[in-house]
Amino acid sequence: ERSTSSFSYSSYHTLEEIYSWIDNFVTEHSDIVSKIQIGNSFENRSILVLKFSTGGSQHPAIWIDTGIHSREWITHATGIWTANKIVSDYGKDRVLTDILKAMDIFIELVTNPDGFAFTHSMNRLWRKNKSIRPGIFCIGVDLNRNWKSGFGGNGSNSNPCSETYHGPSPQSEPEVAAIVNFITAHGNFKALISIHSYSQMLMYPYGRSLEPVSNHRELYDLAKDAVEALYKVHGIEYFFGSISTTLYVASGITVDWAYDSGIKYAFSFELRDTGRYGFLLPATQIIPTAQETWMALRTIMEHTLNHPY
Ligand code: PAY
Ligand code: ZN
Repeated sequence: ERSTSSFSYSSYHTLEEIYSWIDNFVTEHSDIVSKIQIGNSFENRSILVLKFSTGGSQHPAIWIDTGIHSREWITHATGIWTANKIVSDYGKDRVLTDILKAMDIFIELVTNPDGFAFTHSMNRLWRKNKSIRPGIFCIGVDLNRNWKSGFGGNGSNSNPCSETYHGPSPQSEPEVAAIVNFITAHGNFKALISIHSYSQMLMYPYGRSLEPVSNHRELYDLAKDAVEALYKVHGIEYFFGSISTTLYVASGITVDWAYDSGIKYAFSFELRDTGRYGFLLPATQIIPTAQETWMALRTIMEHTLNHPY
């Protein structure tokens, strides 16, 4: 395809289709969008990030990632719709326009490209990346257990055959190291939102322990506002709270690393549904899911804009 006008936002797409959409999208919106390659996957695929910016240098920034677990297809689709929503609403939606005048937004749409390719070619329910190591017979590390915050703790597994295998060492996986290096080098990220499915939850740190974070009350109130904004769109109910108290204890996860690195607005979403279709959410639900998620994202971004630190 040569332009985004023929792209269907209400369908699921392959990695090649998404990467070609990215190229067309940045060409068509080069005034505010650019593409950055932050690394290469274990199998040497490009790891790409979209940057939305109205200028300035090292504006305070917001990070959004989708698809760190490759089977969670609704997350990539929601990310793509969201990217298009940002360029469509900039200059029209007062809140988004104010956000983008002061802050940059970065979106990593395919955070686990090797796993994602594998969900199309071989195993639709593949979760981990595709790394292999000498003497280890199972494939893949859970990229949401490979971060250094709480690495190897409760709710992660040292068995390489486990779905929650944490890997041999913190950031051993290139897909995680690429993000850590990029966010650390940038040095001015104020919010990080990591998008998963399914369960309909909006959560914040910690995953690794039941201990409340220091701004727990603020994150609780903000999550409450965000899920209320989400509910108003299509009447979908979300639970919210810390990861460990709302879902389960999980160590070495993205948002705990973000929080411990000083990014105090750190959230993870679990998108639709609650298990009827689970990871196999019908494509007819892509646009409604993206529409409601947008209102929650916008609430978090607006709060971040209004509470500089
Ligand atoms: O959002 O980081 C989070 C919580 C931890 C997730 C994890 O286990 O990595 C939660 C699960 C996920 O999205 O991967 C929940 C889904 C339904 C699953 O695979 O169990
Ligand atoms: Zn997940």
